[in-house]
Amino acid sequence: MLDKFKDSVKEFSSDVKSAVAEKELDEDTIDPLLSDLRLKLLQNNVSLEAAEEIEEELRDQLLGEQVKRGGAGERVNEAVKKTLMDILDDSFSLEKELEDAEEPPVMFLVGFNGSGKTTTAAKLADYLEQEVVLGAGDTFRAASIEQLKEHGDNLGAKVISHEYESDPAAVAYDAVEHAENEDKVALIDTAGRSHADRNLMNELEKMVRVNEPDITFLVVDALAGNDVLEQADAYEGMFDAIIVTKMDVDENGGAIISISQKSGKPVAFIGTGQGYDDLEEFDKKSFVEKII
Ligand SMILES: Nc1nc2c(ncn2[C@@H]2O[C@H](COP(=O)(O)OP(=O)(O)OP(=O)(O)O)[C@@H](O)[C@H]2O)c(=O)[nH]1
Ligand SMILES: [Mg+2]
Repeated sequence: MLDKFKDSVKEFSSDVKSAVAEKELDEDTIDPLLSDLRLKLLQNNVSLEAAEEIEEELRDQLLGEQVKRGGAGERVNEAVKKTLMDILDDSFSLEKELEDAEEPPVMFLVGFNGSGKTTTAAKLADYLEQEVVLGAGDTFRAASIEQLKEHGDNLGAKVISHEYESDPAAVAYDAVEHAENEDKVALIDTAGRSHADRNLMNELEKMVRVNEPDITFLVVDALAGNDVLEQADAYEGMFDAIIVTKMDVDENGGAIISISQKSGKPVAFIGTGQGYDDLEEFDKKSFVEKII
């Protein structure tokens, strides 16, 4: 996971080490190293804004303190850690949100095509202690309903569905009603869509209006890299927290850093594989420690 990102930090750290072996770390020495790092981060699909924020923070932290020869590597690592801790947000607690939610709690999963919404809905159904009803709110893509039903069968969770091409707001409504009668949590899968899909975006707005979800997760795919910025834009104002999937196959780390910096929203979970268990609550400290 995130091997390229780790390598970039290592190279930066060893560049700083060699620089302080020659002379003290001042602006003239550190600026070219920081530009190199920025370039590497951009190559890792970290957005320009996020890369610049990392660069600025590192400049402040490394120039502010005297970096000694022996301790340079450690000092750089600490600075990178602190910078990432500032950008990443893991303050979301699903348990607490569910406590505060109306009865029945209603969760939506939204996002671009193929980002992992349906799989993540199934993972969440498995993860939650409460009983869950799944709403097949993707009435658009071929086989989407069968896909969700298969998960429902595997997990012993009820799936509420209508016909293809039918109004997904009505599907969600029925799922919420079922959740209310049976004391369950409603988890609503939705069709993949981007802002280019005007009709589908309007449809989603209607689903939200009719069903007033307590928690809406934006599901993004780590492999989308910098394109997650467009996704954050398309769904701006519509989501409470982010789930970043496919972290198990991401080398760059760009997506999670960029979307955190851009949206200012917490990352609630990360997807780390295709199994139902492969969903982790996002813990930025252990995440940062793992990569640095
Ligand atoms: N390696 C890995 N694969 C994942 C993860 N999450 C989802 N996938 C895979 O990504 C593919 C797409 O997942 P879906 O859940 O169908 O995505 P979706 O957002 O519902 O797709 P649409 O409904 O077409 O928009 C599937 O093959 C999943 O198994 C993950 O965390 N890691
Ligand atoms: Mg789907």
